[in-house]
Amino acid sequence: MKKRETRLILALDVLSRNKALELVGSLGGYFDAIKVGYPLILAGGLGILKEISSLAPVIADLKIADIPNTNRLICEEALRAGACGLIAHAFPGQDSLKACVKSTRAYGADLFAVTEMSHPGASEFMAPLAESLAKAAVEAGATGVVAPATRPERIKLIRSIIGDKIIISPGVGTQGGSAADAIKAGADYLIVGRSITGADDPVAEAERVLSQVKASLP
Ligand code: O7M
Repeated sequence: MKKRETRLILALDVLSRNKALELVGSLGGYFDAIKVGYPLILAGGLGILKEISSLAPVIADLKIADIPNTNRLICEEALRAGACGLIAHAFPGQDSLKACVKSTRAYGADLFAVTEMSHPGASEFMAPLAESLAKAAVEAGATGVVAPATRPERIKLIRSIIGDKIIISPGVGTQGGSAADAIKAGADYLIVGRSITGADDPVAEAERVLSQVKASLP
């Protein structure tokens, strides 16, 4: 991932390969990385990671959450396919998370662990565990964590636990989070999807979010 140039990561949750490549072509310059997850990989095949990674840095959002050996196998497939960053869940525990950290490091890639998610349901099971999950990410040696832009106060709390590890933060725009509030709370990067990919003018919308980010930096 590029080092905090625009501080934006595009969530490329579209189902067509052509649409995905078209969006990366027109929007690539506004984003430090492109996040590709299950929707596009299932619709377009794993090869889409290689295609997009030839145009921009790709984070594969597989929210990996299995036993260590299976995690390793999943990581290696995604890394071989071109991802330079991966997302794993922290809740399966240290051994599972460390397997992901080890695999990503072998490829010089980044591993981000999910703490508390951005949707309302995260308050049921994840929020009470978020601090422990953030500590687990640090202990395992993750590059950083995922924390919710929909609850900037939680970004602040997680920042106080993880020190200078990286926070990538989804939930801006369609889910109601504010780019400025998330950056001010301590997010390093914002993950933004539908409000840009579904806009009538995606480039204008990306420019608008980018100007909000710039205006909120110290
Ligand atoms: O801006 P959106 O709502 O269209 O997209 C947000 C993206 O971030 C989408 O790809 C989600 O799967 C992802 N996401 C969340 O929305 N909330 C989370 O808590 C975590 C993620 C995520 O990216 O995890 C790595």
